Amino acid sequence: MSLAIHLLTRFDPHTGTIPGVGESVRRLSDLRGYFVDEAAYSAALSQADPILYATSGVEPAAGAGDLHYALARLMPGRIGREYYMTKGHYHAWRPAAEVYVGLSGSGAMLLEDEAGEACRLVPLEANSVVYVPGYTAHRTINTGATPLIYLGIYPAAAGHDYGAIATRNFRKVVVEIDGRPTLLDRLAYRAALGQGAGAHRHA
Ligand code: S6P
Ligand code: ZN
Repeated sequence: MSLAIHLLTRFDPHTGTIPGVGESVRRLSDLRGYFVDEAAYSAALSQADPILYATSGVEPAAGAGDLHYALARLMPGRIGREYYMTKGHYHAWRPAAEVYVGLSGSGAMLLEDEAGEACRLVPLEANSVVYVPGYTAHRTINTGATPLIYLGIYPAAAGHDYGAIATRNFRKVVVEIDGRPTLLDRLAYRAALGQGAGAHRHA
């Protein structure tokens, strides 16, 4: 145990930034194949390649029992009816849980077990905490009109495994219907768009 490590971080809950800490950004082009509506994705990307989200990670120590955390800013918007979202991942160390603290904006977390049998959509907004159990794929979705700012706190040993989601994606999608976030089966939304039951494309 050492108190010589970085103990205090000040962040801006409105901009989702940590002064002095670099950001890792994900642009629309980084999420090729993640959104269902392929025509809407291509049309949007032909116009611009905006930043969809940015994370600022803080890793004070990496020993057994240590924690890492990341401040994230997920922008508002949609591709077709599907809201802007993160890629989503499992933790490489599957038992690792995570705590998400909502700071600003409004959205939700899509949680799914590895068998794809259990799926939950849990609100994420200011003054709320979402507990993500181990063995659970998690994705953040901005269903509001302003940036969604949140903090994720996880075991230093958690690691990120993007492979399974990049290959088969979540079973559910969150789309805007009649002005409201609505949870649909991915296959049903694909069929409604006339895209059939094709596999998730990962370019
Ligand atoms: C890390 C934590 C978050 C995500 C962030 C971006 O374990 O869950 O900081 O990294 O929400 O999402 P993603 O799926 O692109 O890493
Ligand atoms: Zn995570």
